[in-house]
Amino acid sequence: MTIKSPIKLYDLVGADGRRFSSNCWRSQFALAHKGLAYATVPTKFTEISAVCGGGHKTIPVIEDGATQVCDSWAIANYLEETYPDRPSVFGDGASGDVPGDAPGGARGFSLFLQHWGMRNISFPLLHIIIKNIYDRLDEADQPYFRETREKRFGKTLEELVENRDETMVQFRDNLNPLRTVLADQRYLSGAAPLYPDYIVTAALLWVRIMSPVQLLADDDPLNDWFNRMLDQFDGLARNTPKEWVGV
Ligand SMILES: N[C@@H](CCC(=O)N[C@@H](CS)C(=O)NCC(=O)O)C(=O)O
Repeated sequence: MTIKSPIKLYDLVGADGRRFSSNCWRSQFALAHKGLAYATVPTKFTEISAVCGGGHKTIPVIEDGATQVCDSWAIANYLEETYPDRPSVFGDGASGDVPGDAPGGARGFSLFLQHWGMRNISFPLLHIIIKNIYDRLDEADQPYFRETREKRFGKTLEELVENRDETMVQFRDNLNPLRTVLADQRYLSGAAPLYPDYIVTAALLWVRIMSPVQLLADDDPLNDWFNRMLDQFDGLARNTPKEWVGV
């Protein structure tokens, strides 16, 4: 019998080993949800072009035996299709009979939430923490990050975060639909977490690991849900080194 090697997940890394990419966290949650053995490969921005022999512009990338899959959405779909006997990250066709499997059918909703989240969560957050991210990158990546982001946005990193107090107010307001849903159910996906919960958690982790800002007010009802998400999979997201958090 051949023993399959764990799936490799190329995972973005900053200074001090910080695993901060929300895109990569989504894939890590998908792997954990499916209960698949995986190993992360810490990868700097300036190392991405060499991942898996080259040809990929972004990470996450997974390597499952001879198969490479790039893009977090493609990875979630690949895992669903390749490992249908494992709990479904979308709840598609899930019976609830497999531990961790929640009936739901959240594939379409996940795609909506990913796009909604880009506009309403990630974009404002970038205008709050982009300079914090730069400061917490490995020195080898800092010139690349500054140059590519300043070119992309047509502003310096410092200019991008000039209005961050106002952006924070807007960002917190954008989360109101999530608060409304969570007033009635424990997770965005219902009684148990599915990919929609991982999408939002991954974005909040990006900030938790790369910025000292307090994202949610102390009395924000989202804190209870976020804490439950940090506890998933034996505290996968909570158990990151404590030096990464809030500094
Ligand atoms: N749509 C892609 C986006 C991936 C992405 O943008 N990854 C970033 C890291 S978080 C990246 O690799 N950026 C490369 C670069 O900026 O050079 C996904 O969901 O996987």
